[in-house]
Amino acid sequence: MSKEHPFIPYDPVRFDESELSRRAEEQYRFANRRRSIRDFSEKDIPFEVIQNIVMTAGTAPSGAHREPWTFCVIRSADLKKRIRAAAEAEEYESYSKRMSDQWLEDLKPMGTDWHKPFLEKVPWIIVVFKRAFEYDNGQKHQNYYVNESVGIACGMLINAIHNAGLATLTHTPSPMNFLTKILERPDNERPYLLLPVGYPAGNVKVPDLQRKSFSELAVVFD
Ligand code: IYR
Repeated sequence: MSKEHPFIPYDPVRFDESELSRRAEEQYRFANRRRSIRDFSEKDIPFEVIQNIVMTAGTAPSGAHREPWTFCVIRSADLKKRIRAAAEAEEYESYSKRMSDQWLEDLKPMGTDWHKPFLEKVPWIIVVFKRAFEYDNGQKHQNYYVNESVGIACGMLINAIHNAGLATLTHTPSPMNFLTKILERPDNERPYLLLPVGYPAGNVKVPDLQRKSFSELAVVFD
């Protein structure tokens, strides 16, 4: 804190201990119901919902609070069609040539292939771009911990989507530079993650995955 940059009072949320425990457990149980899906309903979602989801992601902490992200929210049928065509072209190459046998083997339980019809079917696609630097009066001004900051924002975005009662998929067609071109992004931005957002299709099925138990994912130093 300094005279030039005075701090302001913080207004924390407070819960008593029983409420605290109840909320933490409830949040875990709710989070554990989230699954990535690849088959979406065409049912529309109001722009305001997408706006609040994206604003939630924008509350993420970031290096020096430089908020090094841009969220492209896409409903345009023409753009979705072009994104699907370009993504499928890259995925076709990946599945047929670029991915190792081990990788293809590891993906078998997910039941994926190069077809990505959901990219046209979903009401919204969010493409997250990371901003390596900003232009300040034509001068490059760098951002810090860009991958970490944008990764955290994406986690919060996924949680906000789930919390709203919607579904998504963390999709990373590789390479993703076609998104820079299609969405005409400036040269300080790089595509980071693509998320189709919608309601799950009726009777959608998901792989039978198990999550790590607490003792498998944590080490406690009491
Ligand atoms: N990007 C491809 C392949 C793929 C890779 C991983 I690692 C996954 O967890 C799932 C898919 C695709 O989207 O099909």
